[in-house]
Amino acid sequence: MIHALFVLWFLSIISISCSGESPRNAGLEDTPGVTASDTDANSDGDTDGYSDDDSVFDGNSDSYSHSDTDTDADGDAGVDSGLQADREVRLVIEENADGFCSVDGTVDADNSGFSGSGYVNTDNELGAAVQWSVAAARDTTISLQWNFSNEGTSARSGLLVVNGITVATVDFPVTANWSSWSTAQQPKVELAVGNNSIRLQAITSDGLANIDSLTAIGFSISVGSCAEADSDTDTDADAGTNSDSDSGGETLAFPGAEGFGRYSSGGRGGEVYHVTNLNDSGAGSFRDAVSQPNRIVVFDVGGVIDVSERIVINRNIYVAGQTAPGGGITIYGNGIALNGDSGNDIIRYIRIRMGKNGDSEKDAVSISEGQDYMFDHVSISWGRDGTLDVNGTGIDNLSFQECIIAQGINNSNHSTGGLMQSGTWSVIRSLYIDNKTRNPKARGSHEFINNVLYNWATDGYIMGDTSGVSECNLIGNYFIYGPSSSSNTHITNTTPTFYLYAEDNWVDSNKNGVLDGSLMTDYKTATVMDTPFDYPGVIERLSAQAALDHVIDHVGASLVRDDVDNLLINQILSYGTEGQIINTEDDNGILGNVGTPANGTPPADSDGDGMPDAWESARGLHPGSADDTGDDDHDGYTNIEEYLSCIVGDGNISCP
Ligand SMILES: [Ca+2]
Ligand SMILES: [Ca+2]
Ligand SMILES: [Ca+2]
Ligand SMILES: [Ca+2]
Repeated sequence: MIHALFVLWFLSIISISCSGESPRNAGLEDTPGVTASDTDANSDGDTDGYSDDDSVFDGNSDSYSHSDTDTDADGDAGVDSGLQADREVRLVIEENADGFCSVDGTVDADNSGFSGSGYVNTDNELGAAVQWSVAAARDTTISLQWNFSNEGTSARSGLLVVNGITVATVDFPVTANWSSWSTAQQPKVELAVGNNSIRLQAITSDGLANIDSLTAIGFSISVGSCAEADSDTDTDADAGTNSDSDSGGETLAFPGAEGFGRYSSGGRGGEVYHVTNLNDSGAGSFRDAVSQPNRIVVFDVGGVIDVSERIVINRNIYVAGQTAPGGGITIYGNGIALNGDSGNDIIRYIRIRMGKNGDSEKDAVSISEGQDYMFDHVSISWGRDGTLDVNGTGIDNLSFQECIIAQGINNSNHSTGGLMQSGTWSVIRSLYIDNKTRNPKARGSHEFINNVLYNWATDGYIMGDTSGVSECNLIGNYFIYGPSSSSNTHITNTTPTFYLYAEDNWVDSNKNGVLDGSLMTDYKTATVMDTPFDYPGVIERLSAQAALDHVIDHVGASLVRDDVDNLLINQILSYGTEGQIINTEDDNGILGNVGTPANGTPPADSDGDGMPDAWESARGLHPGSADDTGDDDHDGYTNIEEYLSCIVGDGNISCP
């Protein structure tokens, strides 16, 4: 409707511009040569009384160019494509019809109420997808609708991936039964000239809802060609233009993303938000940056952000802490919450330090709702309840890689790493240190690979502590007792319903200042399995010894480590003689408790698209115009993601 109003406005402009002498001019179809009384009074070479003479030779005398002659007979004088371009079209694409490309599953017809020949029924697995193609005659914005049914027990939602870029999560809530159809929609989807691949892929292991049809509503669109939509050169015929080192064909959060949360797409394709100050709130603050969805958050300043209230990170956000100049970003004073407003977030290279002034009975990082979270190189400390707690309903697909979960403060007698007990989750190459208990308290379907536990007190890894079923791959971890650690506590609270595949885990319990651990063989009352659970795993599995070395060198916001992380790493290197459960962060004796990370100076970014001028020039992009959402090498990662990856060497990408 906005478009239609625009056309009316445009017509009125034409009318005003061309008229003035005669009511005859009021219409658009101003055919030359009209009445006998017309004597070329205006000396323009014709007798139509108009002040122009069709100087642009477009068959009318309105002085506008050919573009407004309505050659496509679509009823307006707008931007004519030569096609039936500017009338709103509703394309309904049924299964197995033109524009329908593929389904990971079957076309069924055994539940009634569908249109066309049936509906698509995806396999019940994460990433199961349906793909269509819509052609556009010009760059345009359309809306999409899906007719669906879902008699499952919970929503079977999907990521909407357009031309390889994840643009939204589309919810397919439960319907009354499989014959009860409902409509889901995505109001604003940008298409490019040519064929556009439209892909829905399941974000839970239940697959998608049954999809009866896709309806595309917009201007200048038609059914597309599937062959051309899949223009990539990979072998898995996926929707994107990526090179698919991953098995599923989806684009990873970033090259090297692993675990259940590896397909989080964060703010991909969204707007770039520059954090320009260290204020607690207001324009340019971190709080403001993460308050709206679909953003890639870059930092033009480093240092400490003192926060009073907790900060909620909205959905489809990429917090790119690696862009911060100087000493990087520390958020200090209260915690971060991921809740019902959150989901599909990527958080990298920042420090979240809650501390004694944070809300009592709250966590440094709490995840209470949402799916698809990727934490990478995040240093988390000083929770008053949990330090990192994952506990709630509907949570799924989380990864924590190269993170530090440290020093839950004990002023409420509650120093904990935290609860990890909702959804499928992976903790990889990370460090739990100086938490009295819950390192973590682990439940459900999860993998814990190549991590280090150091200086817990009463409980290291809590294996379930419940009669509920947990299924865990525990591989290549090192458990090192510190001065606070009670004997025989590296794993506790095991139960027979904690089903455990364990391999190459080592424990050094003698606190003697030397790394001289031994292979763990006793898993107490957990039920030990012969084969691992079918979880994502890691690309390169390290030995426990190599994992320890890796953690020491890389864990946390390690682009520039702060005084707190340096203190913690040095405790590990004491191999049993240093470390403490702190009452508050004051106990560390660090200046200002968080040290003084430098503010630094950001590189010049003239067009504000998040990519520095020098990097853009070197890569052949445009330092003077925003091209962050493009994908110049067609690998599924937008240009700004390429820059974000090169800063930290994701997938061995280096900055040109
Ligand atoms: Ca030792
Ligand atoms: Ca730029
Ligand atoms: Ca640019
Ligand atoms: Ca790219």
